[in-house]
Amino acid sequence: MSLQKIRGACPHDCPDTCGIITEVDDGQAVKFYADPDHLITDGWLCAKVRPYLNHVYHPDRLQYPLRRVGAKGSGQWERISWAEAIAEIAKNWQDIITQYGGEAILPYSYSGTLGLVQMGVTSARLWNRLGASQLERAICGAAAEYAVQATVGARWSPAYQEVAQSRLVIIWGHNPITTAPHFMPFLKQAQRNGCRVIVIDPRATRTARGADWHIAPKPGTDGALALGMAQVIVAEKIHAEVWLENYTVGWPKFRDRLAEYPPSRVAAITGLAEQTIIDLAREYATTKPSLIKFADGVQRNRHGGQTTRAICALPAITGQYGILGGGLAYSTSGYLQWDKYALNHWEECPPPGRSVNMNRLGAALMGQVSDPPIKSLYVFGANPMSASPNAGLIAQGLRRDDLFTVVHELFMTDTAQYADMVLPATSQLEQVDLHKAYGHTNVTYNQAAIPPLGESKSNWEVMGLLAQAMGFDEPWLHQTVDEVIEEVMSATATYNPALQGITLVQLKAGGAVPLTIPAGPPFADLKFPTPSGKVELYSAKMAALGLEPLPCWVEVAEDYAPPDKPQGEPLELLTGAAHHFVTTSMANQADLLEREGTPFIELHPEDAAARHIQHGEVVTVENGRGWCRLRVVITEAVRPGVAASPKGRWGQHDPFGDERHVNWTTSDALADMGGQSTFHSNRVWIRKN
Ligand SMILES: Nc1nc2c(c(=O)[nH]1)N[C@H]1C(S)=C(S)[C@@H](COP(=O)(O)OP(=O)(O)OC[C@H]3O[C@@H](n4cnc5c(=O)[nH]c(N)nc54)[C@H](O)[C@@H]3O)O[C@H]1N2
Ligand SMILES: Nc1nc2c(c(=O)[nH]1)N[C@H]1C(S)=C(S)[C@@H](COP(=O)(O)OP(=O)(O)OC[C@H]3O[C@@H](n4cnc5c(=O)[nH]c(N)nc54)[C@H](O)[C@@H]3O)O[C@H]1N2
Ligand code: SF4
Ligand SMILES: [Mo]
Repeated sequence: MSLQKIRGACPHDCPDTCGIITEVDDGQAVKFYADPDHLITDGWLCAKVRPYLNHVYHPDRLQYPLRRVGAKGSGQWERISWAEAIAEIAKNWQDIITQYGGEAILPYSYSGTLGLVQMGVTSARLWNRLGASQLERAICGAAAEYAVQATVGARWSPAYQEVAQSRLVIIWGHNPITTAPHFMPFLKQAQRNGCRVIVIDPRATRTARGADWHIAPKPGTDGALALGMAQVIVAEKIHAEVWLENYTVGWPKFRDRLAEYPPSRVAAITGLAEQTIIDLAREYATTKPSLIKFADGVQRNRHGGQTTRAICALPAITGQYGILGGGLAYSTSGYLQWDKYALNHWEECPPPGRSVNMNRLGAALMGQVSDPPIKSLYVFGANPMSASPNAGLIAQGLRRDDLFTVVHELFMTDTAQYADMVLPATSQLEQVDLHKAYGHTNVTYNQAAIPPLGESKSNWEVMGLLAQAMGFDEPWLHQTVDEVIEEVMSATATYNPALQGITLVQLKAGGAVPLTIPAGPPFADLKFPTPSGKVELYSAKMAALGLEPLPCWVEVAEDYAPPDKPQGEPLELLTGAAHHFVTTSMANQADLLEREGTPFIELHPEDAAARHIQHGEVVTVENGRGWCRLRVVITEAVRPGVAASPKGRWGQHDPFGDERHVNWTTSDALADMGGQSTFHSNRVWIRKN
């Protein structure tokens, strides 16, 4: 048989949503590479996805359904058929619904894939029909999403290419070399043309090392830094007074608020020199166009929402919104929001069940959510035992004998290990889907390249089987993937011109299809889709919800010491993205694990010396929530008082034999907005072993 070239989309949680090509010979994928015609992908893939065939053909891929036979977590399984598996799940659910109601069932899914059907629709329809608990999907960027929406009205961002027009780019708590790699060639080109790049990050990341200026504030203090910059800009009268009067709401009140943030106070909060704050403010206000680019790391803390509000105010203070090469780059996801009705089929379902915040999974399983208690958990496209905060509490919850847990996965993850039943899932090369992007404005169809491995099935296929077993025969639970895509696209196209002229036939021909969006920078007409039509420095909507309506920075007490506290001050532990994994995805691949090395924690030389810790030593990192062991890397890459250890590790690979990772220490407290996770508000103590 001749070689076939199948085009698709990278499904992983990354703004670039690359175009991919798989060469298939007789049902076997033999070559995998980047789509050379994709404007953003530009013929290359990141270090994580380049060796994707090692992921797809990993010897540990689950091949058939498994039922637990030993105690929970004991690793004893028996093979069962799909028919048995589905019947058993349906039987359990029917019993649970009779006794406790549908809300006793909780689906848990997030970012294993970002596809419209295999994640969006499969996270909604069946569960709504069941009357299951709703999952509040707030683990990633909920606070920023809320704050951006409240301030400028929509998540619109300039195209990566537009950075060519910028004279200054501030990359704020964001590490695109690792997390949005295809932005980098555009940034580098701009830099070669004289654009200055400033990175604000407590850690000297790969991105910071390539910047013209790296500023390292204390974690969680960026809101104060942004307000301090605004204070200086206004005090020195280099702000855009007329712009503010015309295009914002609440300018006089905000101006008064700024008086609370003189450089002296902001220096004390952020740990930066007063002069740094003043210089940064001057440079930002006097270089035009200037772009502020951020993602979600900067808001994954207790101050996440107000931090984002304060950062969003800066382009208004300087009149930079709507200008080519200026403004704010956060996410492009607002250009295309899938029609909620078509996605959910709400009107044909029981009223939505109560909402459970995914960041509180452990607490919810351990009884904080009651009446009814959660009696069944169905996990797919997520690995909460490794990726979600306060892992110790999640482990306790998952060990509950009266909890019926099903995990649909490609691998026997830390979460799957605790399941009562494990179902094998297809990889992206074995399934059909449609992908929009959050870093650019193209839509890409993913053709299945190879047949499913073993007996694996896609999320949508399993939803259909479960619906059938539950006796739900609504056609919208039994469509083909293409029918789902057609339905959601055409419903969305009735009011969103972004999909104008885009057909499924065209998408299926392969490659990235650009959305129809107005040319030029976002907000070029200076009309903001907020309630007032202006940039809302003061948000009446937030005031009505009892939220502080003006950007602010408020101290939050964080310490949660272990019972017998080790010597020394706590350190602020940051656990941002690992270069070679996407959260915990791909973190079981030998080639990538080797490149990432032994799980480590970075400590500043002063902090190491104060604790008599040597480079390479294995220490216990702990707080009142839990602990894990990590190998110390002594480096000036972190500022004193800050430690860093990338996210993504699986407990079952823990080289120190504890079956733990950093999320045993991270906090399940929620941020100031959106029910946001607070992974980066995490004080830890270091104990010598
Ligand atoms: N290689 C790789 N790529 C990924 C991912 C991955 O795991 N690996 N994850 C994907 C996902 S899920 C997401 S949401 C995006 C996230 O994309 P990013 O937001 O770029 O990634 P993070 O590493 O989470 O955070 C960025 C930086 O924020 C810094 N930071 C933490 N707290 C603060 C703070 O208080 N102030 C400031 N100024 N900086 C702070 C961290 O040191 C880190 O370097 O990346 C996506 N891309
Ligand atoms: N310490 C710390 N932890 C963090 C963060 C942090 O900054 N610090 N960041 C958080 C962020 S931003 C995010 S977005 C979350 C992400 O957390 P999760 O959404 O849990 O993402 P992953 O850990 O990548 O797990 C995804 C799982 O889905 C599986 N999968 C992939 N494709 C499919 C499919 O088609 N079907 C099925 N059934 N399964 C599939 C993969 O094998 C993988 O095990 O992690 C959070 N965790
Ligand atoms: S993870 Fe991101 S950069 Fe890597 S291939 Fe996928 S979309 Fe592209
Ligand atoms: Mo994320």
